[in-house]
Amino acid sequence: MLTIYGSANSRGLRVIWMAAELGLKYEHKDWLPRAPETKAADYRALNPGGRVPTIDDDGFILSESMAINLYLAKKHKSPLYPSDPKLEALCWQWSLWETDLLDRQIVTYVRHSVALPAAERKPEVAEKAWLEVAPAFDVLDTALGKSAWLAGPAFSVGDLNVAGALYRALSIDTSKWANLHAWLQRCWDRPAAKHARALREK
Ligand SMILES: N[C@@H](CCC(=O)N[C@@H](CS)C(=O)NCC(=O)O)C(=O)O
Repeated sequence: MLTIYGSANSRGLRVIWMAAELGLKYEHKDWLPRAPETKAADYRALNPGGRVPTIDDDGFILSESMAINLYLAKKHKSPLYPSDPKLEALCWQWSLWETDLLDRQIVTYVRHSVALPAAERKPEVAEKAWLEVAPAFDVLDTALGKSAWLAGPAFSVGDLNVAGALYRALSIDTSKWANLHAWLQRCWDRPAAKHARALREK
């Protein structure tokens, strides 16, 4: 039995997307970040930082959304997990790259430029985040100019992890980065992505 802890309104979004790609049945603990349940001792035993997402896969406890998706795709022998070690490594590379250079930066930028009520936005915070987001978009756009997908000839967990983390970028104008823009649309047009997005936007 698989349990996913964490709302679609969190980094759980990308795990829910992966579960849908794989056709997995799961129990969903639909908890928002910092919800009271995340502070309870039984959850802290699974995830000492109290963050979401976490999975419990028949007693195997795993946190970190990128690792969860790599694990689930590999375990279920999905075509989303390349068997070629080089393409597999590219999935790791892009997942780690995104976590380092975009994951929090894009959230901060979008919150302080469009998502928060105007009175709560801090333009200086948005500007600082943008100084990291824009060069990372350049890198992604260049890579996607050479190949339609990040790790080989087809959509993979590498694409899912990066595009899933760029959910917030769907609400800003990315048309200047034509390759990135088209790829993001292609990824989010997938039925499993639409399913996860509908849970977030319900
Ligand atoms: N690198 C982690 C980040 C997890 C994370 O920061 N989750 C946020 C919600 S998206 C959270 O639970 N925040 C609560 C807190 O900071 O206390 C992952 O990708 O799973």
